[in-house]
Amino acid sequence: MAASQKLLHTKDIRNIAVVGHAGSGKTTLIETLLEKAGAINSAGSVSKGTTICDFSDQEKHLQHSLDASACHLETGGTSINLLDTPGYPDFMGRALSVLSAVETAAIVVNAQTGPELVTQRMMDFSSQRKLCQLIIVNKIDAEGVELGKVLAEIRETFGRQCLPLNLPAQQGKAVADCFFEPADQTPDFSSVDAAHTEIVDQVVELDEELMEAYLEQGDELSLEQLHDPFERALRAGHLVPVCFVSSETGAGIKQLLRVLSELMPNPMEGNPPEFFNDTSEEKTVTVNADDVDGHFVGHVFKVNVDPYVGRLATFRVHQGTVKTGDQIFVGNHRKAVKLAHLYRVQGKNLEEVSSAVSGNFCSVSKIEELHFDAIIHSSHDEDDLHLRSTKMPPPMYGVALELTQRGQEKKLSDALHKLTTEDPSLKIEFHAQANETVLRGMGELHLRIILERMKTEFGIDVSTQPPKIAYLETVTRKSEGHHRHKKQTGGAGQFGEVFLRIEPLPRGSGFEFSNKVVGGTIPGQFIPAVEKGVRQVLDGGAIAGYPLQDVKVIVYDGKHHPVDSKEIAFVAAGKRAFSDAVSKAKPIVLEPIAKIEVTTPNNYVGDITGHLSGIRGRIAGSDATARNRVKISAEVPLAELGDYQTTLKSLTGGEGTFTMEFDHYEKTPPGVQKGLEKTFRPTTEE
Ligand SMILES: Nc1nc2c(ncn2[C@@H]2O[C@H](COP(=O)(O)OP(=O)(O)OP(=O)(O)O)[C@@H](O)[C@H]2O)c(=O)[nH]1
Ligand SMILES: [Mg+2]
Repeated sequence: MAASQKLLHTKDIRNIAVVGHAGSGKTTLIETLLEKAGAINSAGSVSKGTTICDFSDQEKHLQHSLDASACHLETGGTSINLLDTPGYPDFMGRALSVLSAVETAAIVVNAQTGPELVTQRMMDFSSQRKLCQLIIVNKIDAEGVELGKVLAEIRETFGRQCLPLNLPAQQGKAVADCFFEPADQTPDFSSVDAAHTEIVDQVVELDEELMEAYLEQGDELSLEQLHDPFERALRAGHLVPVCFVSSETGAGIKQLLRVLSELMPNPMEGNPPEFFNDTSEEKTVTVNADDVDGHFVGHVFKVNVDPYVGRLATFRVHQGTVKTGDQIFVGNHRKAVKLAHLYRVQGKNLEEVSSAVSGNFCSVSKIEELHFDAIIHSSHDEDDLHLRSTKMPPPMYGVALELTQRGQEKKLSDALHKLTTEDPSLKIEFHAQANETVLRGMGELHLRIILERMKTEFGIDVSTQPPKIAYLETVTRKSEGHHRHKKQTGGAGQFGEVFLRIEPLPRGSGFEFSNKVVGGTIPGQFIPAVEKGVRQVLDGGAIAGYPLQDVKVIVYDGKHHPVDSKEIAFVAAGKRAFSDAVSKAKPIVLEPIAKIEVTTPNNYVGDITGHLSGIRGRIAGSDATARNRVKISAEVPLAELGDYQTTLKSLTGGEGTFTMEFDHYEKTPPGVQKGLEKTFRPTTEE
């Protein structure tokens, strides 16, 4: 409890996000780390549903982590915060959203498979955020693993700066330390000396003075001498340590604890996260982790909404110290909220604490104002501060929801609202044209989990219509458009005329509107009306009913009438003139293309690639992985992958697995576009 809490110093904190592909053993690894550090008495297991981090019923049932969860341990005088994250690509948003809270990403690689899709993604995302990286090769005890090959593959994929701090020995039953106290044993491959020298060489490369000392002293640099240059090498991405472990047998775990505590950066040593001001996104604002007495600044990186327990928000303190009873502000809200209780979480357990110092994590309950990504602070000086967020892959997979019981509309919208505050990769869209609510997520499993929660936690039953694909429309060449809107109803008339040009913009640039009208042929006050009309077409689509984008609109001429020109007339003229231009600009429909990786026993490869080609897929390659299995990579239109789970099951008798994620947009073939256009009814009301 609060009274017995030791005061923690920022320099003694380590924040580690444990990330990596599903099944690589992240949750099990954390369990073993907690046990070896004495934070729990005995390690639980994923299969029995007894781990600290997979505590929800759904996680226990599926035996996969579905949300990030936090826990902590104390070792060697440091306090280590660990964030377990889901490895299933459907839940990647939950993993990405916690990266802003840590200095180190520990990327777990399954020794049985080597680097996989999510391994690659997490290496990319953690580099983008300039996090220090640590690669952990887990399951070195498993049968048939070829650890030398796995290391070679890691270095080939991620670079030669990935260097082992230990090496497997006794056929994966143990590890030989190559760094702290170089072991006097023969590893299964390579040599302890060679590995040691490689690490030290890499570290001193960034430090001329030390390099000189090293050349003079030979191999005898002390850990103290190496500490600072080691941090610098980590921060610069000049060194990515690799550790071999088995979470099952405990091999390498004690040493990994030492690596986390002695080598990984404390909150002052990592690359600071980028904050910026509302007014200038370009200019970063410095927030100091070492300023424990300054203004308090925190960032909410995780929110959970439980219908019984209420809202639990977890934040990282980026500057200053927060104490029980403090009054804080949320973003630019003017009204302060009181932090009546502060907690530190250990999986699902809340432990009350009296304060949290810069660099640490902290949770608060039942404060409705706290949403994901909120900045909380103690001073109005910080009221337009933001933390640069990690770019998330867009949620592409959607289902239309239909209530099975009448009268639950309000309940449904409340539940959806709550679920979306928790999950940054869940989106709700309301399609006015079809009068339907579409729930969009990362994949079939993601949405299934959400619908299940809606039923069990919120008591709402919905039926779903087939997946809606997030098509887009765009134009492919320049054109001109014109419309004269003239209406005489009774006494008052409506008049507005618009001439405009449109130009395609590069993919992903969105929409630009420019006013080049000279001589007031369209009076300035009606220009926003023209833009409003154009935007109506952008939202509702021009050829197939999907959002139109990557287009620049230049309004350059028009006509008005001193009495009959009204806003509504220019909205209508803008809309029609734009539709006119689009129809002459070779409009096309773009479709999302997914990257898919299928892992299967050898003998089904032909069937799988044949089927993928049949659904417009392009095979990118296939690699042999462990135990007669092959990993096939392909790019396939998302629209064709609606029921791939079932297809793969029947093709491989249930032995194949796959992961997929959104990759990019591409032009649909003419046949597909025709089909989409057929069902489109443009709105005609004005
Ligand atoms: N042989 C062996 N099995 C392991 C080891 N670590 C984990 N496993 C097993 O691998 C399976 C997956 O482990 P998890 O800890 O759930 O993997 P995860 O990375 O958390 O998976 P997600 O939560 O889906 O991302 C479980 O059956 C574990 O018992 C290990 O070191 N050796
Ligand atoms: Mg897990």
